[in-house]
This record gives sequence, C-alpha cells and structure tokens, in this order.
Amino acid sequence: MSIHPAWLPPCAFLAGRRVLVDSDHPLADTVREEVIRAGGILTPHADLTFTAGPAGDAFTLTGDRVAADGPRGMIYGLFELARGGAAGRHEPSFERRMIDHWDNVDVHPVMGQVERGYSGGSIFWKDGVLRGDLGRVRDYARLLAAAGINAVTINNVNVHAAEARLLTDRRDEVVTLAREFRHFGIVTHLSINFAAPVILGDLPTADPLDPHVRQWWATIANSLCEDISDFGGFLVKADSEGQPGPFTYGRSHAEGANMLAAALAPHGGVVHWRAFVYNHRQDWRDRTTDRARAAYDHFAPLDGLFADNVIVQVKHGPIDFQTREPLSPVLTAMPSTRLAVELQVTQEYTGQQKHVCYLAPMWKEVLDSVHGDLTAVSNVGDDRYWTGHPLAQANLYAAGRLAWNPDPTAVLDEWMTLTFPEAPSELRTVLHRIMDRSWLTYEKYTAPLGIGFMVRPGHHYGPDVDGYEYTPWGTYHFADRDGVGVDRTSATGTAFAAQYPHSRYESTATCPDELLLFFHHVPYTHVLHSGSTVIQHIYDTHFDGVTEVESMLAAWQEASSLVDPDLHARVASRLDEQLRSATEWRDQMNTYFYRKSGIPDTHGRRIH
Ligand code: GCV
Repeated sequence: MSIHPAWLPPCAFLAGRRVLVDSDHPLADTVREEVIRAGGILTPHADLTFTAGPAGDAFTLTGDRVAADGPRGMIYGLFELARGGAAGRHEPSFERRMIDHWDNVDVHPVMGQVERGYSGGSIFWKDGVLRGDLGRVRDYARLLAAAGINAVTINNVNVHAAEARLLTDRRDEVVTLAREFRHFGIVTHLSINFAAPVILGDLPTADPLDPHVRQWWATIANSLCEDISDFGGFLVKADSEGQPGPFTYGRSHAEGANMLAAALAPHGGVVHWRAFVYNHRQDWRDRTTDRARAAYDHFAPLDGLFADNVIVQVKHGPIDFQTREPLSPVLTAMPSTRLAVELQVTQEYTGQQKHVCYLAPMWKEVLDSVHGDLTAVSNVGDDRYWTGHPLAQANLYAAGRLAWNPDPTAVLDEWMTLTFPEAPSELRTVLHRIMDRSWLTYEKYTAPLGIGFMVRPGHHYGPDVDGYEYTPWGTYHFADRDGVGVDRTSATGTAFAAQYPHSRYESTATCPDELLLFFHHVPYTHVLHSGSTVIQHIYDTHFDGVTEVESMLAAWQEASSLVDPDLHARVASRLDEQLRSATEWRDQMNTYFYRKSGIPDTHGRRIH
C-alpha cells in the first residue's frame, strides 16, 4: 500500500529555476538534492541563491536570496519558499524544537509498539529490530524539517530492557537513525534508564554520587559522542510511574540530573530531565494530597541547583495533557533553570486520532506564556497516512511551526497548502470549518469546565465518569449530589492555587469559567460568568458538541470530490466514529449529572 506523501511533495516552485547553494556545509548538499529532485538547475548564474552564516536557525528571505544565519536556516528557507512564504526575517521563538517518540523497540505487552500511539507500529523498529528500509525515516526527517523541528528523541521515556541497550550493544541503531535525521539538520537524543549502570553495567548501584557510577556514565557519554559527533543528549523520566531515579538512593533530582550533565558536558550534550514526578499510588480517601501540586513541590525548591546543560522538561499543565488545564506553575517558578515545555501531539486524552482535534489553539495559549525549549510527543506511526487520522498530521506540523508562526489558523493554512497543493479553495473552506474550532468542540462533549480524567481507565478512550474516582492515580472530580470539582484554593482546599504568582484562581469571582472545576468545588446551581449554571452548562455543551460533530460530518461530505477517494473514506469513517463516541459522551455525562443532581435540563431535551 502506498504511503501518503503528507505535507511536503517535491518543491514544485523550483522546477526550471536556476539555483546557487553557496556553502560547503553538508546541509547545502541536502538543499542541492531538493533542487535536483524538483527539476531545478544548479548553476553559478542563478536567480535564487542560498547562503549561510556560522550558526542559528533564522533566515532572511528576499526575492532572489535565502540568507541563513546558519546551515540549517538554508533548509528552513527552502521550505518557507515551498509554502509561498513572505519576504523578510524568519526566526523561531524556541531555540530547540524537539519531537519525542514514545516508540518501543519490542512490542510492549500492555503499551504496544508505540506507547499511546494511534497510528500503527514504529517507523523505526519492527519485530524487535531496526527496519531495513529507512526510506520512510528519511521522508519523516524531511517532514519534520519542513515543520521547523531541529531535534528528536527516538525512544520512549519508559525505557525497558531492549531500549536500555540502545546505549551500549544496540548503539548502531542510534547511529543509523542519527544519520538519517542529520541529513535534514535534526539532532538525535536518547531516552535512558536511570538504573542503566545496574541493568547494563553490572554495578551494584546507580547512586548519582557514587564515583563508579559517575565514571560509568562518563565512559558511555564519551564513546557515544565519538560515534555520533552531534549527539544531542539524554531524556530522563526518573522516579515517575515506576521508572527508577535518584530517590532510591536518597539523592535529589538535581543531583541525579547533574551527574548525567557532567558526563555530557565535554561534548556539548544536554539532559532533558522531566518534571512529571508524582505519587501514582495515592489513597483516594486522602483529600490532602493533590497530584496537581507535585511537579512544583518537587522542582521549584531546586531552582538554581541544576547544571547549565540540564533542561527541566515540564508538561504544559499540572496534571497530564488533559483537554483543558491551566499552565503548569513550574513554568514560571524557576527563573534560574533552563526549562522545556512538553506538549502531547499524540491524542491520548483528546480523541486518539479517531476524533478531529486540532490542538494548535490550545498550544498557542501555552506557548505565548513560556520560553525555553519546546518538546512535543509524536503522533506518527507506520500507518499509510502517518497519523491514523489524516487530519491529525496538522497537529504534528503545528507543533513545530508554532515556534515560527504563532497563528494557529495561518499554520493550518500552510499545512493545507503543502498537503493539498492542487486542491481548490472549497477544500480549504471545508477543512477550516471542520478543524478551526475542533478542540473546543471536543472539550464540549467531553470535559466540562476544566474537569478531566472522566475517561475509561488504562487506554483512556471514551467516557467513564467514575473510572478514576476511586483509584490511586490522583485524578478525581468529587461529584456528589450537591456539586462537583476539586477545591484547590488556599482557604479551604489543597492550596495548589497558591503556586501561581497571582491570585486569579483562588476565587470563583476571578477564576475563568473554563477552569472553574479544576480549582473549585461548587454547587450545580453555581452561576458562571457566562450567566448559565454549572449543570445547565454541562447539558448545553454536551448537546452542542454532538451537533457540531454532525456539522463536521456534513461539511466533509461536501469535500467528496475534492480529495483522493481513499483519503476521503478514511476521514469519513473516523468522523462516523467521532459522532458515535460524542453521542456516547453526551448521553453518559448528561445522565450521570442529571442522576446526581436531580436538576432537569431547562430546555427539556432527552436525558436518559
Ligand atoms: C510514557 C501518561 C501516559 C503514559 C506516559 C506518561 C508520561 O501517564 O498515560 O503512557 O508514559 O504520561 O508522560 O511519562
């Protein structure tokens, strides 16, 4: 079965153009290959010239020139021209823009080949070994470069036995993948297991202050960076959801991270150390423990203690990639620490690539408020459309491009231009109708007013209002007959709201409606800023959400003659499932809250 070319066919604008690539950097050869492939002519007497300075990803476009700050900028300039980009200066607002893969080498018995992957198997590994044909990886590197991505982590943050060995006797696989990514200016990073010295090195301990452990990591880093001269560094999930970490040895996360940082420092590598640390064995009866507090409680006191080449990687919200969360307070609480914000492109909690959910509007709110690095968990697999749902490609594209262009609608337009270059403007209109507000539609029929985790436990697809209510995972809504929501105020709750530098979330008077139940436990009759009550809002949004999905389906019917029939059929079948699922959400949520509250819908619509 053929693979859909995704958002970047050959750069048609180059056909017949006379081009000079005036640089001897290896990336100049990549640009030359693109010119040849698109039917351009390489000649010193050019009407389009690429030049590059020593460093930096930015570039300036004029009518006949791409003047790049550094070699990578030539590639970005080329792809900017491919989407008809504007003359002028183009600069990313995040220096490192990284895609994290949660790919496993072996198929994991519970999580499968790609943890939270909804697009088939890994594009890197199959049947426990690196794929023989890496043509698709090279195409993928090209797609990522066209989205402005410059770094990738190739394996899951949950590092099992097989992936741990990528550091040592399976390193050749990393070397091979790094070569493919390097071709498009993308630097390769590796997720590592903090206990590797024990698992792989036969040491009795992984204590970060033990000299043998430190030496073990230094030796590994030396040889790794010899094999991969531009190796990016390590990504670490430590003391989290069963992964090993420094707590085992009574050491802090700064001590753990700094030990790895010392090993990588001579080679210019960095450590991405995740702040996703919380107690996943909490007692649901204990109302004083609040998972939302955990990252800040663990990390804010360590501000200033991390080495210069440690980057603390923080999920954008305080819980876990829910449809609506406030910005993680960690992102503004560590001024003396390098930070990276982590987004989830794979739609674990946002429809699992069965539902259309264009996430760029959510990410824009996040990215407008933070600085540092940008990292995003990949949604790609060996599916012929790359992302299961063909329209989910736009999320991967946006995860990179938002760092260059902060307008989600403009980025969506770019994706359409590159993906459907021949398509008439009607298709663009249809896609905007379906995608522009799809995150808000998804929110309407799933997660009201900032309450999350009403999903089926384990796989996280579909509604189960009480699925997590009496579990150890720390994700509760506390609905009873009188009200719903989590009291996170300082006055009467867990005081999570006090982790912010402002007091906006402390009072229902100033808390925005969309986060009300994240911060407050209120009666169903509480009146929102919108003028509606909480219970009526729940009913209205769930009815509206389904109606909006029906409109998406109707819009897509209009596109039947505008796109490839197979692609049309794939999207149509996913939209059918989205409508079925949205209806299930609506009926379970409305029925649940009607039975709890006993308050009828003011419009008398059918609640079961
Ligand atoms: C890779 C959530 C997901 C896990 C994921 C974890 C993480 O809990 O459900 O699959 O593990 O986040 O980000 O580490």
